[in-house]
Amino acid sequence: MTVEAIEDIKVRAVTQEEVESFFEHGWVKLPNLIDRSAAAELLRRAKGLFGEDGRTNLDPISENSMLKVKTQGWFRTAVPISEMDEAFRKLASSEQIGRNAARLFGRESSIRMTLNNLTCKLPGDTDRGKGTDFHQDTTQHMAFEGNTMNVWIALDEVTPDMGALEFYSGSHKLGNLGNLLDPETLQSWEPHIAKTCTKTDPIALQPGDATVHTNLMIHGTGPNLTNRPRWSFIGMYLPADTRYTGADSFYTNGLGLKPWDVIEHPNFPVIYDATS
Ligand SMILES: O=C(O)CCC(=O)C(=O)O
Ligand SMILES: [Fe+2]
Repeated sequence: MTVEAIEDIKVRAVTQEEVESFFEHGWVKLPNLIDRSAAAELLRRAKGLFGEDGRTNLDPISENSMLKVKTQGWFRTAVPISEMDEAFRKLASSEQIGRNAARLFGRESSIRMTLNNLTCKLPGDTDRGKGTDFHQDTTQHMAFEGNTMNVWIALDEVTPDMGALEFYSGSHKLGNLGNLLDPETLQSWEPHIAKTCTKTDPIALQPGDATVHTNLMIHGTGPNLTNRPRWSFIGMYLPADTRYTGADSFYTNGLGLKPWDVIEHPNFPVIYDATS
């Protein structure tokens, strides 16, 4: 793909049916969100950073996780990938992703891009290929007052046995359940979750397919049982009028934001302007 073609990482619009399914279940699969050739180009660039097998220049796991949650065994990550690679920047800041996010949030608001990362779940015999513990994306996002949503795009095929995402459909209606990464907390919620939610099978994806989930959706994975790395882009989006709460967070600490001001900052650019 040439430099001009990178201008063209086309993202398709979500359909009304997809929006309704998202409201109902709290997550939705978006087949072919980007086309296969764009996914192939992004995969080529991802392998340029992490190596064909995902293991080039792999740092040891540090004790001091940036997110203060136990995510480090889940996958290898480069964040923000938008600052490391032009094609990923174009994808992460795609106006159409912003327009889709506004429709999925259910309000015609402007949208900001925030966290965006390249992730690679290595084979499960490594320390970066374990199952992703079931969680909501709330604890690590308390710096933001409003809801957030993650767009998870497969750069290569993700088969169910590779640690594909699984969702508890309907769990977004349960509200914030606290620190589900604490096994005792998760366990104590289990009867209520079992009564009110339906767990999906691992969601298989072709390159360019995506899932979107809200911050309240309970999701996780099994380990990567294959010998192939699982490659994905994850972007987090929120309404542009979201305020900063002042909570300690790796995304916002040191940026000079004031509690209860809108999170106006170059790290969180508006990618979709609902007024224009
Ligand atoms: O990719 C994974 O295994 C987990 C991703 C995740 O937790 C998220 O996108 O919120
Ligand atoms: Fe998550």
